Amino acid sequence: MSEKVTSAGTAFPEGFLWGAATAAYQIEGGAREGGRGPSVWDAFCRVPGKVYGGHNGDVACDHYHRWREDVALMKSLNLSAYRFSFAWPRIMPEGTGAVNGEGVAFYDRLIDALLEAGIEPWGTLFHWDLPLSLHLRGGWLNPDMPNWFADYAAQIASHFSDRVKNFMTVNEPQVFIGGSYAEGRFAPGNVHSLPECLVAAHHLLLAHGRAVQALRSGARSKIRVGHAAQYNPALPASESPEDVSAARQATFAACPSAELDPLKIMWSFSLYHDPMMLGTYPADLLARCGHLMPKIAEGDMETIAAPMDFLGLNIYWGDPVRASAGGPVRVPHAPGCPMNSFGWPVTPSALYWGTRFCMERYGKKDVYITENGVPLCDWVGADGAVHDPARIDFIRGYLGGVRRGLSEGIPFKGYFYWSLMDNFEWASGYSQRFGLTHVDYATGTRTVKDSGRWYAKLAASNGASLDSQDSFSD
Ligand code: GCO
Repeated sequence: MSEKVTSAGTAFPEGFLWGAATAAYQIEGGAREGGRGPSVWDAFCRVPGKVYGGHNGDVACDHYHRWREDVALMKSLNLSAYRFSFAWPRIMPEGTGAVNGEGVAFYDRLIDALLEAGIEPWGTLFHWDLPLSLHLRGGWLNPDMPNWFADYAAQIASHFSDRVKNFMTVNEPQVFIGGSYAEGRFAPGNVHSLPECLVAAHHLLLAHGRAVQALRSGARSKIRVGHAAQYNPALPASESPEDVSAARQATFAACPSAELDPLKIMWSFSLYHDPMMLGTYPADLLARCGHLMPKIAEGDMETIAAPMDFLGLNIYWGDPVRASAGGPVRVPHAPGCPMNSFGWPVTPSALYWGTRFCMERYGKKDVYITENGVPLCDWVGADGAVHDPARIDFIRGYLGGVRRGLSEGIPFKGYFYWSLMDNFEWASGYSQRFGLTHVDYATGTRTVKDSGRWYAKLAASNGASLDSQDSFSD
């Protein structure tokens, strides 16, 4: 499989956004400050054995206190946009009802500082830190969740939509339904049956649609609304039409195996995207799981398919697939293929194939890579620097996939590197370092890595320096 995606020379469009992304629970800390209520992750981190090393987000990167320094860091990286998430329990500590003025004030200060620095704030409403009180009332299994989420979205619109123009409703439904409700690997951590997971997914999709409506009706300026999808596309083992077709089919399969495996089904891409983008659940899901699906009320699918203004894709890697007489077949990654510290394969063509397949299925829409990044075994060396050439090569390769897509007319409009800084990596605690900036968790000290300095030049040149081999390790 050809992984070296070049399309050298293809220019990035004028106004292409060069960003970085984070999430509230992963960087803020201040877990019991400023009126913030507890989230499911605060509780989950205290369950022995659930999180690597017993780590938690009580302090994290201390962004709650260091936000001004972090905006200056973003400016030094020449970011044109910054994707962060609002902590629902900081805005509404009980998830419904009272709004916490100190929480609103924190995001007001952050947004004002971003605008002052010439950085577009992109806000995710929900990045997994569900208010604990809502979980205790049933969480995503409770049919009231769409109403609660819509009320929260209305508060976000009311307080911030005069300055924030781009919102994502939820981050990666597959993970907080699949990873949390089907696997129990993420907070709140209880394993549910396939029918229960399908109920939770339907409530989540309704919540997404209601939030799109609430953001638009409460908007105080012209805003755009989307969401951020977790997406591991299948990659064609060759560029033969047969293998490309097999990869496309595998990418959108909602029931990829003979048995009804809850994990595979709840982690599938089309289970969530077909309703959002097409207003219907995928045909293979309805055919195989129709008898397990929740009752779909009149109007539900129209609510879920509330039009979005852009496609946000979180893509880290893809898995090779070839055609066969019996249908798509997974092809193992080559032995010794490049891998990161998580053991994820490095597959630069994923940004091309994944986005192309989406455009072919759902139609052309402005697309942003809302997350792409690589965890490596970084540390600050004796020279006080963090030399991470593999991260530079990773970004260069994946942006090669974006350039190939651009050369073929895919409307890429921006790239948010995950992440601005090393942070709390959920059940893996602080064991994985994704950042363009190293964080010393004992002192809070930020050290821009070589990749961060390289990215700053890339952003300043609107991608023109992508192919240069300038050294950043001096
Ligand atoms: C995700 C989340 C991020 C992760 C990052 C690395 O995609 O899982 O959006 O919060 O930290 O992707 O796993």
